[in-house]
Amino acid sequence: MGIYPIVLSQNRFTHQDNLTYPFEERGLQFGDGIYEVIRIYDGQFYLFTEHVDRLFRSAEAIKLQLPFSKEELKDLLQDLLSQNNMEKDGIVYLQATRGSAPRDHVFPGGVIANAYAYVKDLPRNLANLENGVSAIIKDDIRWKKCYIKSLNLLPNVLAKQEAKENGCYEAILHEEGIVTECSSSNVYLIKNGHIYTHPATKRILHGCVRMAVERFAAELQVPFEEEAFKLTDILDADEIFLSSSTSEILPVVTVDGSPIADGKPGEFTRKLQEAYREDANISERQLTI
Ligand code: DCS
Repeated sequence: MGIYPIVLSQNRFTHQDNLTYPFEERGLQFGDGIYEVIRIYDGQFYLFTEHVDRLFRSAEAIKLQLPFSKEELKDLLQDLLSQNNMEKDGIVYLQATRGSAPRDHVFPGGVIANAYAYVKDLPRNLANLENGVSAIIKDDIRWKKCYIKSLNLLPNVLAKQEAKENGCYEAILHEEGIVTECSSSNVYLIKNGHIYTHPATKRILHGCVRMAVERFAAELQVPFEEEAFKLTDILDADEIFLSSSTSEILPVVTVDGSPIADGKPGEFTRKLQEAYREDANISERQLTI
């Protein structure tokens, strides 16, 4: 599944083949940058403002001056879709780094951030949405500022790879038995009709879909408890699910090889999936998950 030809580079559009940066680049050498993955359904952004706002929060947290304002970026990203005639389900990947400069840990002076964005098709994974996925449990070895959507993803990459090698989709991360989130998604436990998830502290990424889940829970009158749960709660859970822009709301049906409840997606997760489809305006043709 290829990248659409026109990419956004700084505030201009160019063919992807023209996108070259020097190798002394702070994103490449230090992971000194931030990113977003924004979902697109039928050529329309979903949770657009939430993603753009989070990008600017991440930028502020690492003292990075972005080369555009929020409004300019929104216009540029909309243009990126129209220049590529993007009308399907997909994502935009957007990243910004502290620029190209001779390697030195200290911030370079007077260097403009490197920013680029591209568009890709990404069909909804209907099988996963319908059947649920499996997860493993891993130690959360990340730094203490996980609310920043930083390019430093090595612990996440290693955890995800280990999940894959164990035939699983995700790795549920914990700090001394307290569940934080997953390698690339937020995670939730449902018990007696209450949803539990780690509070939006610096220890987790404040997911845009997580914000939507909180809203859906309110609409469905399901209590949304920002209260961390423990590893020992997992096997006792009625339901476990995860959320992200690429995964949507996904039932987790086994953890470390043990089934959650009857090993099938649960009723509250189904209601939240339905709320998601409505909120994202997912077209009729895709309604059957
Ligand atoms: N937690 C982590 C560590 C993530 O990387 C992500 C998103 C989330 C939670 C969920 O955030 P959103 O609801 O805002 O998507 N990860 C993106 C990524 O790197 N690829 O796809 C989504």
